[in-house]
Amino acid sequence: MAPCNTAVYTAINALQRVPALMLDDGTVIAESIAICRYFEVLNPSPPMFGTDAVEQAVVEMWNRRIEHHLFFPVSQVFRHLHPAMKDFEVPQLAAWGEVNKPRVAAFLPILDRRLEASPFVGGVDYSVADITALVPLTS
Ligand SMILES: N[C@@H](CCC(=O)N[C@@H](CS)C(=O)NCC(=O)O)C(=O)O
Repeated sequence: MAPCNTAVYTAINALQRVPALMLDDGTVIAESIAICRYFEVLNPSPPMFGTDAVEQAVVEMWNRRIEHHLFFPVSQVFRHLHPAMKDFEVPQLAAWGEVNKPRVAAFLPILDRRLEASPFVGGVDYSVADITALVPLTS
């Protein structure tokens, strides 16, 4: 994969992160969820963000919980403890990676209880919240 810190890519996404979607008119949409929302508007079926007010709020709630309490701490453990990430995470702080391990462990039982009560994280249907959870759980 080409590095994200080239001048060409930095002009596309100043934060030097993937993904970034460039539309035919030059509009750039970065941030995974923003890209997913763009496609949801264009292709609303099947819905990935819920349909009515309650479904949408519950999907959003779980998606954000997973981002903050699972995705972020898992990424910090990986980025600050794995030798392969030392050139990406400067400075790489092993202590910060360790701080995040119990945060992951604390959230997993909460997610377990949710999935005992609900077929999918966001509710009765598969949603973006399940996809957000799959990334840290299968990485
Ligand atoms: N909040 C962003 C996060 C994007 C992100 O962190 N992407 C990683 C790959 S999954 C990346 O570009 N890493 C390159 C780097 O850290 O230099 C999103 O959801 O799209």
